[in-house]
Amino acid sequence: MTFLYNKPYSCNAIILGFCLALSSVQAVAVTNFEPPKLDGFNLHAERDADGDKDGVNETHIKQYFNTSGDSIVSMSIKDKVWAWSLNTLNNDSGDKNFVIRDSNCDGQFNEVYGLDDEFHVPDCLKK
Ligand SMILES: [Ca+2]
Ligand SMILES: [Ca+2]
Repeated sequence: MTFLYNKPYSCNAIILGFCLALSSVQAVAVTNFEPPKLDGFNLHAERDADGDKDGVNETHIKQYFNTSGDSIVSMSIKDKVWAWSLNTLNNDSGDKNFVIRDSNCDGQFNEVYGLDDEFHVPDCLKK
């Protein structure tokens, strides 16, 4: 009885391990962007915004400034940050002014946008 009960469980464990190995290989191929460092930045304002234009303010926005006037903005829904932006005053190049977005809610910011680009609430955080 014990053998018959355990055997399918062992097979599932092997299949699960295989699936996990496959998904970690895929993760390596995805580019991940580091959230901006908040060192030297202070929370300036918080508000709720409508990021998907449905009339409901689903996204909580926190804006931080440092003494140079650079700003960092986080966008979150229910404490899950889905995007960060960094806007520096003294450097207009793309690498110091960007938005990064977690498109699939796995905690890794895998998409990058310019500050003027259009970007949306990821589908995984929509009701
Ligand atoms: Ca909305
Ligand atoms: Ca992601």
